[in-house]
Amino acid sequence: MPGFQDKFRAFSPAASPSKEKSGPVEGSQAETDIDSSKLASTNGQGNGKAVEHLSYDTSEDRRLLKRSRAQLWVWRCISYLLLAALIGLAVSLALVLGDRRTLRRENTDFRNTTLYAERNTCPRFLDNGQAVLESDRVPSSSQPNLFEELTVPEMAAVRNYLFSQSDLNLTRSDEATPASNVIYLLELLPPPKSPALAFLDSGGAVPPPPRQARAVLYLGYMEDPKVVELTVGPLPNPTNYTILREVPWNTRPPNSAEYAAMDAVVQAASAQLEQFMVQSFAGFKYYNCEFPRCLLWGDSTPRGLTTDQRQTWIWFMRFSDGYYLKPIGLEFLVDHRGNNASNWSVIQIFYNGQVFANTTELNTAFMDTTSGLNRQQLRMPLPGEINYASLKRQPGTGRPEARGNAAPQAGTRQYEPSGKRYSIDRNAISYMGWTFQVSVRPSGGIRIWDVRFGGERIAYEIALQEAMISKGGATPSQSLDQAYDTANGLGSSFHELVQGVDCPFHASYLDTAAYVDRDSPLLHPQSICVWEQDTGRPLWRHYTQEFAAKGSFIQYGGVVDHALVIRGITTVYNTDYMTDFVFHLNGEIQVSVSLSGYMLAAPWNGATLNYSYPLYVDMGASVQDHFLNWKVDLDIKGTENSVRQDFIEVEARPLPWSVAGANGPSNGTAAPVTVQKRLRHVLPETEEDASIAYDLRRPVVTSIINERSANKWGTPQGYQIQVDSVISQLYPDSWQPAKSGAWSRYQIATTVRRDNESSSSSIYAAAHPGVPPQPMNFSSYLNGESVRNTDIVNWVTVGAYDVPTSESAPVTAVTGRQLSFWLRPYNYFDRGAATDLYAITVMSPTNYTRRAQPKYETYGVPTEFSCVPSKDPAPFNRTEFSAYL
Ligand SMILES: [Ca+2]
Ligand SMILES: [Ca+2]
Repeated sequence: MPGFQDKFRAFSPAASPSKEKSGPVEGSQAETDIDSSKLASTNGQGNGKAVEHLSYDTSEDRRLLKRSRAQLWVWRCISYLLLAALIGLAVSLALVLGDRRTLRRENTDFRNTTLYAERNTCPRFLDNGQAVLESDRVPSSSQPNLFEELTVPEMAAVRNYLFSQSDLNLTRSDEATPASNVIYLLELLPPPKSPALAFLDSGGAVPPPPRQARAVLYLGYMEDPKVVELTVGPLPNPTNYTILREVPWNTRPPNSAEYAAMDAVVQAASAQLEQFMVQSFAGFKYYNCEFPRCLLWGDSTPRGLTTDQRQTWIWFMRFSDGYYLKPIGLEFLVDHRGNNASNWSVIQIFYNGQVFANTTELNTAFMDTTSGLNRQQLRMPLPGEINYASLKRQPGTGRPEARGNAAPQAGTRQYEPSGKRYSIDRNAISYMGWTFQVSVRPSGGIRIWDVRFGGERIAYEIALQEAMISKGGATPSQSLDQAYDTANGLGSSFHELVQGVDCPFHASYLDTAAYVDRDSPLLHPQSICVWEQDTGRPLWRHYTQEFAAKGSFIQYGGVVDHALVIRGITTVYNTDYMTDFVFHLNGEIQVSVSLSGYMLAAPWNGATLNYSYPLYVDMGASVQDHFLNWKVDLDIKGTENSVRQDFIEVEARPLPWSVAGANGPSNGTAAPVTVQKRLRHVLPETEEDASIAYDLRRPVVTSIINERSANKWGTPQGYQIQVDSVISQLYPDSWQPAKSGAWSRYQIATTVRRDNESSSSSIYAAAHPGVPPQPMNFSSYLNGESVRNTDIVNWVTVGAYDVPTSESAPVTAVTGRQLSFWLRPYNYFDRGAATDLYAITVMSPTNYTRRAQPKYETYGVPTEFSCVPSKDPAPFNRTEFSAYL
């Protein structure tokens, strides 16, 4: 494509003084390591040589040696004392430096994605109420953990390396057009499982596999534009790249350059419709608007049903608080095929239930009062009327009479009376026998790795794969909308969490960073939170009654259900996905996503009733469903696992004892039978047989077992996968927009684990769902392979339907919308794994006829509190910022 060469120059980053391979990269790395080298400067040396010099062998020498040894002992003591003092000083220095780093949060701070490691100590409470550990604070490791996402310096190094490759001809994102070669996304390419396990299980004897990045490039500058994914490595100083895969151009998520070019098309059409907009929408318009009478637009997917198409329905809404609830009923179909934006145009217009081929046709119908146009007047809020879409407190709405008239009071808090019982080292977390790593995949979502309980690996990876939403509605954008939110930023839209609301005040926080559709990493401070929670329930309890003496008892025993929660919230346009991993003390993990945020509204008319209840005078929404898919790679006692299905069935069983005995029916006409439940144990052989599409009439418990590892009772050890939020895919297999969600046909699908089948979905699933070639084509994963005694992975689907009601405005509440599954020990232990905890046991009174005081046993758990905060910290400390390296 001649002519474009001069227009789009290659980017030479201002922050990169040299294009030599090691220049900018080493500079970044050296800065990163400064803190850690200062903090880890005490590795005692110096006594070894003195001992070496005292190698005498005569008797005189022996006396001298003895004396020297005595002296040496004294000097050694002094040395140790000095060394201890030195260590103390160094630790103090480290704490001071660490304190400054933590509290000042200057721009150099973000290189270390963890603020501090936390031990079992009482935090210090600052004047602002924030809890800061200092008594046993240690610096986090200087090197990234195996599964840690790319660090900011690594992202910068990969970017600098790619821009130094002249054959890629890259353009800065902020200077790009759809006809440019740009970096769209950078993320960690996790190591293959085999070398990763070799490293993890060697205790440090085997080196870790090299860290590599996955780079997604949009090559719009090519004659035949396409998307390529590259493997770039090794980190932190990349020296080579290879092509991982090529992806059809039209399946890519739009980047900001494409959206800017689409916007120019929308602006041009809006300019032609200016008078129509002003008169139809109470003065609101898009082109050349004046606040507060401005519109904005959103888009929808799919972008056509074949890969040669790229056309998107966009819809307008009023630009004010809660704009997702303020659509105006005007939609454009924008054709944005290819990489030459000058060919793009609006090819259809939808207005108030009518369709027009272009702006001229709509203008003509609008100007002609006899055209029969169904004109719509946008209803504006009346003076004094509440903004139904606002998130601000609105006294007089809701049920104030139910809450009493008292002055505002602080709600309940939790605190940690004996200090924190978990620790954090970068992304590695340990808690009461649990250890794991947490990371956020920009092209997918939050995930945890190498999950162990009591030192034994339970899961290699538990990772959110996709969040799919399909709607029904009366407008084109809602009628066709099938959203696959990985394409919309499910893994890159984490923002700072608000203390005391998003997470409890006593939570700790991790930072995340993402490199998506921009020229530098974007840091999201405090975007993952970690805390120990008292769930407010006993984990187990029993009250043993003394039936003979009514009102008395024999024994009570119970344990509090304490659990560690890891939470990240990602906001994809209107929807907030709150993901929790909850680690309980009996070896169970609950994984859930709670939904909040705005519904996507639609103007209310007769047709809308089929899809919604009214949310407001003139507004409805659209019925929709949420399907979430998780990758669950359990490794039970090793990687060679099988699936066990325990079907719960009913049998009619003859009662031989009744025939022979006196207790059964005795009419003598037929052998008596009983109808009862029974278990049918199945070890399915193939992927298809091991995949469960739930049928309420055929209940089944699915567990992952190791056939060769038994518990004390001879039963193969396993973990159950229990899906709480069962949803059924209603669309037929033939419906194209749902095809990228082939995983949604099962609650639990099982496949042989393969490194190249790493995900059930991808950022390319949305544009042309199910149209091959898709990089992650789930429907090809189930291909008859054996799932006995091999490394298997499960794909777990949870979901819920959304029926919009008046309570859906302004935003939906998370209550009742927690979509979860559990991983539960299934003959894994020899008995309940929480019976070694410090339970409270109350022994029964010795004399049942008199009211004797019960004897309590708390097994030494302190009842004196030392770590009680006196005030709340500020809920919102910092804002995200670009890390321009
Ligand atoms: Ca496995
Ligand atoms: Ca397979």
